[in-house]
Amino acid sequence: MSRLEEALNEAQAVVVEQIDRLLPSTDLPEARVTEAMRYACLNGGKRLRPFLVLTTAGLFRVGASSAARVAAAIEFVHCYSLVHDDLPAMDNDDLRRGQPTCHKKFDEATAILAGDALLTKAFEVLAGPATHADPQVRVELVGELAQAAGHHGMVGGQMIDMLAASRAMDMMEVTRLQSLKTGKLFAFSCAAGPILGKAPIQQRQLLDAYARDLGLAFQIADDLLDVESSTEQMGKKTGKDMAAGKATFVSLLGVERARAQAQALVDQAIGHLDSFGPTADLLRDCVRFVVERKN
Ligand code: GRG
Repeated sequence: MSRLEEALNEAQAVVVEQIDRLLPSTDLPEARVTEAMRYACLNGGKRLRPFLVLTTAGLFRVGASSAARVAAAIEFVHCYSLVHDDLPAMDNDDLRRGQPTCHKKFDEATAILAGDALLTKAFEVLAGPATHADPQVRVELVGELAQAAGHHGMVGGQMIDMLAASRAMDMMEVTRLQSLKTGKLFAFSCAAGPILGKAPIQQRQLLDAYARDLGLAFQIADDLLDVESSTEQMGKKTGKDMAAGKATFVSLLGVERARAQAQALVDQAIGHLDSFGPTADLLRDCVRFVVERKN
């Protein structure tokens, strides 16, 4: 097993344990929404965002339980976005991570509520004193995640994406759409370590630049997988963007140039990490993995 696989497995274990602790099953009358939240978050996934939180936190010697709480918070937001994205009003998908989507397993109203509650839970966790002793650090985490997830962040990107089927978009527009829709959560994940560790601004900027390139490389790889992979391999329906006539990096650049662009972004992302030396090796491995992954 490679050191990255080991670290991803470790991130998986840490975040599952933390989610289980933060979202225990209950026998209260509202138990159904808790079960839907647990279903949405405890059903696999690569846990890339938690891995980035834990790894960037490791660069600044942040306490394990602080990092684990922030890792769970970002996964709550990511999982909420997947639950809502899969709803009939949005992408209308039946399959996620190889299993029935939340609204298929439960029902639409429950899935909407579970997504709402996951988003809200993330902020409850970040604001909790156990996340960091310094309230200013907690407020900064709350503010940064709110911006990353909100109307000029992931939600804004999703809005543009929903409008994309009805109009042509060029490279600049697609790049902005994807930077908002997927890039912002990656950027928060890489900012979490330096925020928790009160790192100097220069280091924070380098990790932000790394995260931007990583996010775009991830999205180009996702677009390539969407045209080159099967539904079984991905655990979700593929070929949807093409069928909907949406502009993607692959439709704009073609497969070969898209692949070359992803590789250029990998090299650029790794370049931002030079001053961190070998302590950032896992982040270097991660960006290579993101473009080589098969799901
Ligand atoms: C509904 C507000 C709202 C936002 C939805 C992220 C998103 C916006 C939609 C997901 C649809 C999609 C396929 C986005 C492209 C990239 C992406 C985020 C893929 C899923 O992330 P992975 O591969 O998933 O990290 P796992 O399952 O491994 O956690």
